[in-house]
Amino acid sequence: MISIALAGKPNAGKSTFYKAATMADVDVANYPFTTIDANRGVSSVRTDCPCLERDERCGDEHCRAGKRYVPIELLDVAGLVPGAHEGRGLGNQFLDELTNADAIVNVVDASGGTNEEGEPVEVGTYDPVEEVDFIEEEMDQWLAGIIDRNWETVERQSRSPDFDVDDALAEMLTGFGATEADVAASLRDLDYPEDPIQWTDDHREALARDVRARTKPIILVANKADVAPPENIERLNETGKPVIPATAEGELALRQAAEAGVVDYDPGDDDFEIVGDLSDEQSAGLEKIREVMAERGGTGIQTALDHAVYELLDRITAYPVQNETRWTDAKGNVLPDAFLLPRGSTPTDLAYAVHSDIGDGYLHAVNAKTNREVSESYELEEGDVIKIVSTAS
Ligand SMILES: Nc1nc2c(ncn2[C@@H]2O[C@H](COP(=O)(O)OP(=O)(O)OP(=O)(O)O)[C@@H](O)[C@H]2O)c(=O)[nH]1
Ligand SMILES: [Mg+2]
Repeated sequence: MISIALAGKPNAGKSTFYKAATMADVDVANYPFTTIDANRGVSSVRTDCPCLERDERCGDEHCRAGKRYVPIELLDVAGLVPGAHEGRGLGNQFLDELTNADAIVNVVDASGGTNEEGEPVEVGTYDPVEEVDFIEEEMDQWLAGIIDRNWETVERQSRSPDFDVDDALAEMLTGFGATEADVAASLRDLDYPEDPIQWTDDHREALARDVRARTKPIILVANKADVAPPENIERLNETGKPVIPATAEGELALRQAAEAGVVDYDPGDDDFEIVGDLSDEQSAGLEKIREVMAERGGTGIQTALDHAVYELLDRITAYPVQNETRWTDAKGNVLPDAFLLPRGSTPTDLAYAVHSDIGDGYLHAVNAKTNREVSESYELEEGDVIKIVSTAS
């Protein structure tokens, strides 16, 4: 499963985001370091379900009237403060929690109402662009530290006649989620001495920055958009990084109201409808959220996850089925599974994602939308429904 980590300074709203996106019960409070142990749960990204192209909606539990929710893992970690990689704040172990993440959502307090340590200050007095820089810097320095600590091993390996710097670094960095291709691409970008013994701290740091950016891409969530001065969001946009304005608190209120049956709202909708009885205070609260949604096209929470998976990680959704006419599995469930595969994946890749035996026994595949056989090199597209024929199925 794809794993997205919520990182950021303390008190920015990571746990509120997490709580809204997973509906798990976690602590949220207006002081730094509310979260100590990481929270790990299941959320989802939203896409158009292929059933929209047919007469009937599929009725799958992950599909609400054609809005398809595909599971991803979400991680909520303790806040990072400047110097975290050297053990400041709650230290380094939380950076280690990010190891398995495919992408990072940096939850920024766009209201400027908390300082770099996460302590409450007057709204608009802290510049949120600073936390964008230091969070990235902490992650880069943390990886540089890992590379430093392992460098002796690389030096030792370099004495062997069949030493290959790409292989050695790939081996060191796989634990961090870097593939051989990532390492090779980073090394192509950088100037470095052949002999690892000649590498300086600067060489290792440059490698760390490049590998980090490649393997842990970051998207910014400009949280607390409900109270943020508009110029703060503009300034965040000027960083040139992807920025999604959001209100985690608004999303949480809406999901709780939807669960209680008083509003009609599906995550990622740009508006909601009140369908139950509410107190004046509750109605007023929801109407305030509606204003932010109207301005921003929604609460931003679902949008942020969707952007991380579909844009930053460039994934597509593919749906394997056993019956290409009814789009069902062996038990008759319509479109029961959805896989988030890297763009460029082929039917064989989908077969392997379903099960390694299905991949090993791959014979051919049928595009269930066109009812035509597709070649082994066919590039899957968003929303493809595919029947895989395999000796193992
Ligand atoms: N106005 C406003 N406040 C928010 C929003 N999201 C979160 N908050 C508030 O911000 C404070 C911190 O929220 P948390 O979710 O605990 O923040 P955190 O980033 O997990 O904090 P640590 O665990 O301490 O690192 C709480 O008082 C939340 O209610 C939002 O969208 N708007
Ligand atoms: Mg927290």
